[in-house]
Amino acid sequence: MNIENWNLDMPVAGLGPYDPQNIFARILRGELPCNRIYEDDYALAFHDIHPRAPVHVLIIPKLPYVSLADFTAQASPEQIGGFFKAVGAVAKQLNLEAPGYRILANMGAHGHQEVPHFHVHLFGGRPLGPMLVEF
Ligand code: DGP
Repeated sequence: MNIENWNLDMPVAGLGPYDPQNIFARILRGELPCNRIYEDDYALAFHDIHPRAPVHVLIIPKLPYVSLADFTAQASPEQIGGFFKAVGAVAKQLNLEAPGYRILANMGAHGHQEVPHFHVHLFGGRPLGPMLVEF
């Protein structure tokens, strides 16, 4: 399935139907620019527009999934494996393996997900502190 014939009728777990006009869909279609740092068959990675760390990159699957629930339920093992290999490849490309880094994926309202296309944030470039600011 390529970007021109996404199946948007697929059932979605968690967050409702996929919105093909969301900002990351528009980036994938080339309608909006991004500061791209990595791309393969499964994933696209680019710098976050509002960085929260010296390195703040977003990695997104190239197919239309709203959330991790949607992605893991609907995507093929090849797509899922390819995507997470891409996350690792991006960290390696950015020389973050030795100093370390953090990945994070926000899901739904409690997760404060703003863009309804599944994505992983990758943070690094300084000690990142504890996992959550407060509890
Ligand atoms: P989340 O809350 O997990 O859905 O985070 C969405 C992130 O996407 C947020 O950190 C800001 C970023 N973002 C929003 N719009 C754009 C955009 O047009 N370009 C880029 N590069 N990042 C964006």
